[in-house]
Amino acid sequence: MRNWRELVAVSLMFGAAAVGCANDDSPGDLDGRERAVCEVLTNEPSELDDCRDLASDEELERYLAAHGKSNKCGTSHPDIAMRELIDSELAEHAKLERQSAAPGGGGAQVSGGVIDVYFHVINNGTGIENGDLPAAVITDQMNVLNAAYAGTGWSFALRSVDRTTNATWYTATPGTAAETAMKTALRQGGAADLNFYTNNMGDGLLGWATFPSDYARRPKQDGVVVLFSSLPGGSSSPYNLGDTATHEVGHWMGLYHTFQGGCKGKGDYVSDTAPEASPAFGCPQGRNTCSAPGDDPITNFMDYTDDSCMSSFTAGQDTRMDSAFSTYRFGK
Ligand SMILES: [Ca+2]
Ligand SMILES: [Ca+2]
Ligand SMILES: [Ca+2]
Ligand SMILES: [Zn+2]
Repeated sequence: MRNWRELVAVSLMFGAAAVGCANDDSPGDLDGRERAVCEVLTNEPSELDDCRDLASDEELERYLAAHGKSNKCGTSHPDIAMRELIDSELAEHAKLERQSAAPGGGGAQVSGGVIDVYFHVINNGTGIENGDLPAAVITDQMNVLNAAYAGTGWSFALRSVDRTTNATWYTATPGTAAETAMKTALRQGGAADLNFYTNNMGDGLLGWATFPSDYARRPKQDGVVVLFSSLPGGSSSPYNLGDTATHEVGHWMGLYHTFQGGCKGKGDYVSDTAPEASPAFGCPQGRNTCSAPGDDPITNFMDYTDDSCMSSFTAGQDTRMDSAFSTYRFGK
């Protein structure tokens, strides 16, 4: 992996061009940037061998629209260049840790711990029909989250619950002024603390999250936002067993979708999740969309299947979460 700096240079060049176009953030520009980055990558035979990157956010939206599906998850994913940069930063952190006996030390590598959770209920008035979740639902959600992460070494402890009535924040979607205002007003704790917001976001979305690698640049935006009716017992069947939160916290811990990148290249940067060409919906047993060994990981929390279908993280995902938390959150 010699050329991540080159990738970043290309990325910045195209990013700067887009800024120069003053708000002209058209899909065409983003496509050009992705393509240019990919073409640099494909100079390395061992790197990506296909410039199609399904799980760029734009490609994913196009795929879903073409197949009559709405997007479940509004998480803004890093493009190929950023994914490669993050990969190199994780490796560098692990290397520093191994050398930490040397003068100057290195970063600690942690494999689990208790994460404090600050829970922010955004409602449009009183009653669950206005998103004002009863305490029992929040307790149920914490239990679902802790059960899902039980094998990873990570657990979640509810530290506080606050409730805000705000019609604008109630329907906030990713990347809006309402999101920024809500998080700026309510976020608590530091890089290692989970801020969990619930609202009624709309756009067909169930939730969105920020990545650990985003924290340093935009600390106030850090956290997950989850559709209130996806919490256990909510009205968003078949997505009402609380695993939207599991999925969004997976992003917050550093995981990508299992279908990231499609069949080729590094996919989700986790070696023990079989590559998958596209998101799976429902619970399609035996789905196998890539020729690489293994059926699609449809029971994985980072796919798009029904809550009743998703039940697992892999050892490789656990390792990636540990690594990302160590690099970007622990002690930061
Ligand atoms: Ca772990
Ligand atoms: Ca994989
Ligand atoms: Ca396969
Ligand atoms: Zn997602």
